[in-house]
Amino acid sequence: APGLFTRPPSPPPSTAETASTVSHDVADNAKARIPTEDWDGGYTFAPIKEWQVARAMTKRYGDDLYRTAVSDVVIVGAGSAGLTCAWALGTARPDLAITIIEAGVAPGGGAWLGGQLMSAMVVRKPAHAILVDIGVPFEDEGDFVVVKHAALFTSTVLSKVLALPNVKLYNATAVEDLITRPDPLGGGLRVAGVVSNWTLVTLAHGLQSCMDPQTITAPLVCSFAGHDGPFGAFSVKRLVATGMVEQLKNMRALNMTSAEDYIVNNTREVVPGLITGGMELSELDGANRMGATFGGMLASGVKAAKEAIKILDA
Ligand code: AHZ
Repeated sequence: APGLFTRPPSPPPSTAETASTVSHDVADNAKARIPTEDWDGGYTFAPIKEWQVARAMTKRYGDDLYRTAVSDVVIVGAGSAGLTCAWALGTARPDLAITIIEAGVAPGGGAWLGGQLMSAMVVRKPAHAILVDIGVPFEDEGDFVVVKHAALFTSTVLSKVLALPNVKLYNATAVEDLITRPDPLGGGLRVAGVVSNWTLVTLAHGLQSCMDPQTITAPLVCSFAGHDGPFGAFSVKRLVATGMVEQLKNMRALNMTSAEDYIVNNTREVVPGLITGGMELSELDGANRMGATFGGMLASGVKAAKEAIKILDA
């Protein structure tokens, strides 16, 4: 809604973009070849100092923290649903500053495998159209398609998301609380951002008396924290703890026939300022799980992106 969120003045340009920095884009990579340097014992690196390495990383991380402290959308969780949402939103709206927070070192959630020990990933139609758009190859089996390895999906969507200039991913970083404000449009509260910390700190709060977190302010948070588990269903659990939602209905048993349709059709703004999708939604709504079939996660990510655009443009 207009006036709901006023963006502070834009930060100065990133120091990573200084005149002395030469950027290499994908076009340069296309020209890549195995270099003709001396591979028989004469291979020598260009000189470097330890402080140059430290500063190359810290100045960019500092710039990123400064810039993303105010974001347009925060995505919680970089599993199959969260990454697909980031891709759909980031490509549709290059003007939006999107920040993804992923508790694990490795983004991807459960989508590095198709299920248990199995490599292949099953995606039911019509969600195969999302694979086509992202550029993930698959085999067509009629009503569903099969990606030869789930890691091919995750690495492809991840590489596309990370290449977007309007998206920043913080991994090894956990959302450990929500920011709330009185909702000017209604009587209750609205979500107005997230509270984040390095995951190792989040896991060790019991060992230190004060390890205060950081904040990211945003008019909209899209949460895809997965079903219950070590971190799972984080945002919806917090909605219950803060009184914004009465109780979780908890994920129901597996039903491949109905589960995916439900998740996609009900991906929505569950409280003002917070969209929930993917398997986190099953914990809130008491929806069935679907097991090892991923179309619902991909389509839930796209649906969340569409809802986000509607809300931000309202
Ligand atoms: O690390 C989590 C994972 O990568 C991350 N996450 C959870 N809590 C977080 C927090 N801060 C930051 N507090 C957090 N990150 O969220 C990601 C969730 O990914 P996922 O693959 O678990 O969930 P998804 O909903 O994207 O995909 C679910 C895939 C499933 S589960 C299932 C079944 O059980 O039947 N079927 C499918 C297809």
